[in-house]
Amino acid sequence: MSESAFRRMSDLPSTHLLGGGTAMCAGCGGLQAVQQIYDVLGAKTVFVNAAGCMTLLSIYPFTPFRGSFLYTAMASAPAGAQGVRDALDLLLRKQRMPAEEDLRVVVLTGDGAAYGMGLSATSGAIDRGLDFLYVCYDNEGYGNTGQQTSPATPHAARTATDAAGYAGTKKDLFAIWVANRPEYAATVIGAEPLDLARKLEKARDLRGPRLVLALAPCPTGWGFDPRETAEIGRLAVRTGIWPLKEFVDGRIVHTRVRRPRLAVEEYLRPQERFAHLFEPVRQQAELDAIQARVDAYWAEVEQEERG
Ligand SMILES: Cc1ncc(C[n+]2csc(CCOP(=O)(O)OP(=O)(O)O)c2C)c(N)n1
Ligand code: SF4
Ligand SMILES: [Mg+2]
Repeated sequence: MSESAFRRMSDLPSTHLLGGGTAMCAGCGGLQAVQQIYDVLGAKTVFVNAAGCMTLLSIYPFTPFRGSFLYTAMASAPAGAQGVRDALDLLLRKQRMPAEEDLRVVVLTGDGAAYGMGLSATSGAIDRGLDFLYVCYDNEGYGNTGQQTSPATPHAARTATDAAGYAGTKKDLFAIWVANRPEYAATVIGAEPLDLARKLEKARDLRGPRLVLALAPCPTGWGFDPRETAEIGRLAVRTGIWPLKEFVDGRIVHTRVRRPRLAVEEYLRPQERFAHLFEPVRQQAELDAIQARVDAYWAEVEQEERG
């Protein structure tokens, strides 16, 4: 891996961290993933960002990024990426910029934009074969505005808009991307850094539409101690709630398969957003239904693996 393009937060003066007055939360799992992703991508990157928590990383003139950062409207980041890519291609074609100064175009958004508001612009960008990487940090809600329900919110999670728990189920963004036949798509998590780095290196070196979808444990929105971010992330993988996989060369491969899997309860119990499933009365039927959905997913995977 090349020299870190994103300096360790602890190396930076606090003004760089706070974006001129607005702070990010301690233990942010999205930031953990984005830092690792930037380590692989390097400074020759333009981030095209839609409003969300990561926007706070770049409030002029303070930023930990060494490359470029463009802020767009929430639904428009992939369209912004098209404009940036076109401008770079024009400069290259007219020989007004040497090839070695070319930049990678990376969309960086939360789940609210990736699963919802920006999905139409994403679909158009994939259809046009845009050469871009879409990085989504998925904290399963509209985090920046107080954790309202988003299309990525998991079933039964309490949010600012679903006080009794979300009745719907989490949308499958990975499957939506795969249905669009992109060049590459992968799920990652900051708590599995080697798996993340390997996938990012692959995504970095391919061309065309690519997705990297990072589950982003969010102490503030999910309700757990910021010291537990990595452990919550590991539990998401060990319970099978967050399958680590990639779509490459036309097929899906699971990159970390845990056998035996832990019960999903191990992941749910430490999070305040699921506390009503355990107290004052244990919601056994709801817990069984969540477990059954995860088991059904993995049963299908195992059946496919057996051929
Ligand atoms: C069209 C539009 N609607 C609403 C907002 C207000 N807004 C700013 S950030 C945000 C939350 C975005 O959620 P997500 O994409 O999941 O990112 P997160 O905040 O969780 O990092 C919202 C609703 C906006 N900027 N633009
Ligand atoms: S609300 Fe969640 S995703 Fe946003 S900065 Fe805080 S911990 Fe990170
Ligand atoms: Mg979000």
